[in-house]
Amino acid sequence: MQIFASHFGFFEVGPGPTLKPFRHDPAPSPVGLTHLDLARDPARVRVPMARKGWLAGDGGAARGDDTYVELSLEEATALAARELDRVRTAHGNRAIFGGSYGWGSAGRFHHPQSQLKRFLNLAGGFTFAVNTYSYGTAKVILPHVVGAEHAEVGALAPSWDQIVEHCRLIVAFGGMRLANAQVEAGSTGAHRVGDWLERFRAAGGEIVTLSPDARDAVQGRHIPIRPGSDTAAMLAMCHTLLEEGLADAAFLGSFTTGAEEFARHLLGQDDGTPKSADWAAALCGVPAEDLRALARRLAAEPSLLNLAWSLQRARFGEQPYWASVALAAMAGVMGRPGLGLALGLSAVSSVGQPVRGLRGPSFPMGTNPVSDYIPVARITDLLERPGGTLPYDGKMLDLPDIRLVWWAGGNPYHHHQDLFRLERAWTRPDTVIVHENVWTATARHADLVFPSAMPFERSDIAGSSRDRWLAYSPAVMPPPPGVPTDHEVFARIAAHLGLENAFRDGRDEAAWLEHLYDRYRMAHPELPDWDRFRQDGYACLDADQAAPRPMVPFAQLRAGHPLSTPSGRIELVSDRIAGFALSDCPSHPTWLDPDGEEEPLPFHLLSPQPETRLHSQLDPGPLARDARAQGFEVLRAHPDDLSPLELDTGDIAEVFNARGVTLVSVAPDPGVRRGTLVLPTGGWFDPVTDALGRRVDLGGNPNVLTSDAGSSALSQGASANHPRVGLRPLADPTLIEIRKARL
Ligand SMILES: Nc1nc2c(c(=O)[nH]1)N[C@H]1C(S)=C(S)[C@@H](COP(=O)(O)OP(=O)(O)OC[C@H]3O[C@@H](n4cnc5c(=O)[nH]c(N)nc54)[C@H](O)[C@@H]3O)O[C@H]1N2
Ligand SMILES: Nc1nc2c(c(=O)[nH]1)N[C@H]1C(S)=C(S)[C@@H](COP(=O)(O)OP(=O)(O)OC[C@H]3O[C@@H](n4cnc5c(=O)[nH]c(N)nc54)[C@H](O)[C@@H]3O)O[C@H]1N2
Ligand SMILES: [Mo]
Repeated sequence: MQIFASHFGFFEVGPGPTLKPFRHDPAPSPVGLTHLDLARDPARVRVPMARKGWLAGDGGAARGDDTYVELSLEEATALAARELDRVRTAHGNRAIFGGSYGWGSAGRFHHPQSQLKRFLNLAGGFTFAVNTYSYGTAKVILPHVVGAEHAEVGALAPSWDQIVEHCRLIVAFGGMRLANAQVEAGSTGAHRVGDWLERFRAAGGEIVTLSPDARDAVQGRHIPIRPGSDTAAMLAMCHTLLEEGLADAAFLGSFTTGAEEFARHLLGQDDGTPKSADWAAALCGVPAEDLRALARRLAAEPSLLNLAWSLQRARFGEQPYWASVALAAMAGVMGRPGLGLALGLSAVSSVGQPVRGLRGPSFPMGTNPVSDYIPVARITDLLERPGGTLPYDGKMLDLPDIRLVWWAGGNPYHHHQDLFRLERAWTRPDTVIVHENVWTATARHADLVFPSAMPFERSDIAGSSRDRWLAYSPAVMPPPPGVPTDHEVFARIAAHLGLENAFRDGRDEAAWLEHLYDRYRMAHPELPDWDRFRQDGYACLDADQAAPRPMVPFAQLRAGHPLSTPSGRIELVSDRIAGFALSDCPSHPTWLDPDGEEEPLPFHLLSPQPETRLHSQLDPGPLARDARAQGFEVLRAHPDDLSPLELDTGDIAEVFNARGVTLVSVAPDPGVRRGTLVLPTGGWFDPVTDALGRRVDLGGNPNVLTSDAGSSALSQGASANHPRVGLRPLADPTLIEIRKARL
């Protein structure tokens, strides 16, 4: 069987070539099925290109607004090598930023970041980035309060088999949208979240969703909640448990620390404000009686809290996660099979799947001689403030003077917040090098652009360490003439620096794949041999094993094994965090109003993951194209918020705040909470100067409007969610024609 593996899962390759659902996948992704459409993408990068102004030594001012000249691969690789050598000689390797975040290919070998990092490590190293945009805030707070062993993606979630068997109530903050579970970093052979949800319902389970958007409620009751106010709702539920004598005193006494101090805070004995349901009702827009009733149900019924990752991708994003730990502990559900707390069930496919994950290799990247790093979402701070410092997780990081930015497999002009600010900071480095399949906004802000073969134009092995499926994903078609793989480009640049042999390590691409597969077989001797694997197209650990592998987080704690936190217990009060003395992350879960720092504009903007794309990828595909209206990204809002603005279905409008303006087509949706606007991420940043002299993004990219403040000085995560914005009819109708002409 011939398989193509992508972040949307495995697909079978038929004649044409075409993609068909993988026969073992119960819910194949409709987006993934359109992957091969990218082969015809008019935005394809076909040859190496250099920016004219850069060649003339303009210092970066015209980045994002310049023309390009074609180079041969030989010329371009020589230029890249010469520039790297100049920068490392004049400024040291820490002047190179190679953090290069992003969701490049699902393959283990052609993983663009790994290729870049192997190359840069051989060339003396680079300033790197830690954590993710997905989960960066959680990753930093969780080790302090529940232990590093519970800080990995999915490590807190009980497995679905246990949930179906034991749990009867899931309270889902941010819901459990199935569209997100189409995706798994590194791919999967079977999308099973929908099936587990169905089994949960059939077993008599109920889901109550608290979210600003009714679309997040996959089943059961939907309670609209004000964006960013979940911490207040959770503190109020804790308050109800305490006040009504429903808190699990035995669990709190044996397995948590700080319960008494936290209780004093709930009762308002420290700050004069009891965190009662009445207090929270005003902040959350949720009736106090609903909050009380939910708290009582949590204590009385076998229940589970699930939080979407979006909640922590926000200013003060530590707080809802920490508050949910406190709430689950007080409700007495932690460490019980199928109950307790889950973070991101349905955020991606793997969370909660009761399977043995693949222990396998990543492409060997070597070691980085440079020790400087940033938390990944602090890229603009890094470029803006050379020589400055940044507080992070109790440390003070130095920000190097970056002269060379090098990106492969990511799109910061999709993913980063406050894009016009990024654009200004982006003029500072001497040189920006980008490897891309397509002319993304990031490629259009680069000095040297290398083409790269698409994932279906080269052979690879794909599999996620959180999953049990491994695919051999051979090239479905050849790349356009002259378009190399990332590996080949880095090998050629390495050749100009005398590093080619070290980079290639004596293997061609086919030999690398066999080498990586050998390492999977060392970890899992039951896997078939290389020839058999390639013939079958896939392998699956425990394929015939009916019984799943149950996961019961915190069962070990209940059995007397301490956590890796300083106290060995769940920390409702953290002396370590208190010791950092941070005003934006105090010593226990605390309500901090994220609106306090925003402009007083009428709406909260949500920017959830797009159903029809992977971030900015597959944007030219039929699903994303059909989701647009007249070529504009669609923003959903409550009809009662639109009518006073005289906006109706299909009208083009400006979403704005002091950070910028982006254009959208509006769609009334009574399921969106009043005061909330919903604009999915992934619209391609497409800035122009309008008749009024303003920089306007025609692409509907919400990151023109999002806040680039760190989630807090503790985690410095991305705070993309719920900035305050205004909405108004389009001021300059000529922009509609300009947009159409550019598509
Ligand atoms: N407002 C807002 N912003 C957000 C979020 C949000 O919720 N709201 N979510 C954040 C999150 S969680 C994430 S993970 C990020 C995602 O941000 P990114 O991962 O940067 O977004 P992608 O669009 O997936 O970008 C991947 C890029 O890699 C390129 N690519 C793919 N394969 C290859 C390859 O083999 N070689 C090379 N050279 N290039 C390749 C693609 O063409 C694409 O441009 O966005 C973040 N930004
Ligand atoms: N189809 C598709 N699936 C994807 C991706 C994709 O690009 N496309 N990206 C993948 C990636 S990289 C990641 S990290 C995960 C992210 O997974 P998540 O972060 O869990 O997903 P989001 O879609 O950002 O947010 C989920 C929901 O949270 C709600 N929400 C937002 N703010 C708040 C709030 O303050 N309170 C409450 N109660 N609800 C709120 C929104 O209505 C939104 O629909 O998704 C993955 N899945
Ligand atoms: Mo993500």
